[in-house]
Amino acid sequence: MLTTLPRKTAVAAAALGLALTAAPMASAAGKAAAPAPITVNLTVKGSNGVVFSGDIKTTGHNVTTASGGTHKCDSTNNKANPTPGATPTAALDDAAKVKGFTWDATWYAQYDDFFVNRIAKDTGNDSYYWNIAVNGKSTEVGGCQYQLKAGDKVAFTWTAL
Ligand code: B12
Repeated sequence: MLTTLPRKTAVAAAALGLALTAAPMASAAGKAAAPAPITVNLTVKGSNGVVFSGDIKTTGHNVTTASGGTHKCDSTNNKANPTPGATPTAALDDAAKVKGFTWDATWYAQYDDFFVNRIAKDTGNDSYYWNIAVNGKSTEVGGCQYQLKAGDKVAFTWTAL
């Protein structure tokens, strides 16, 4: 007992030393790489016509709205995708910054996603909402869960209910 304890301690110390040495490498290697920016085509069409139309370079990132606060928006929301990437709502946010229009969205924890209430001057109501479509198809998940590919055509359209 007296002879095995120091050996065990030495082995434990050596293992700890290894773990401590390896830890920074592991965390550096294990850190999720930021998703590479891609270019998508974005159209935002409101009640009064086109708010934005054109290519936008974008990637998944945190998004902040007045009504919803700050949350990630990189397609891993709600575990929709295993790895982060560009999303419709992050692209909208990027376009808003480039073009200088504003938008707002409410955060829903149950979907781990934003519900886009307002873009420019159009706020959703009992008759209209902001629809999100990719390549002409309405998405079946919210705008932070859908992962975009380069060249996708993203549309936020003021749509009658
Ligand atoms: C009604 C409804 C809507 C209405 C909501 C407003 C209204 N006038 O009631 C409208 C038509 C506007 C709508 C829009 C969308 N919806 Co919807 N909607 C529903 C539905 C059928 C019922 C929700 C409800 O009333 N629940 C009962 C109330 C008491 O609970 P609640 O939590 O308060 O409900 C609110 C939220 O659900 C929120 N909401 C509605 N849709 C969505 C979508 C997202 C992503 C978020 C974050 C919140 C949200 O609005 C509800 C009313 O205030 C559900 C399906 C279902 N059976 O749950 C889909 C559902 C929630 N919607 C869905 C989707 C995908 C969308 C859209 C993204 C579709 C699109 N591609 O445009 C858009 C949102 C786009 C945006 N602007 O961000 C998905 C969400 C799935 C997901 N994992 O993200 C669901 C589950 C349908 C599905 N595909 O199975 N929706």
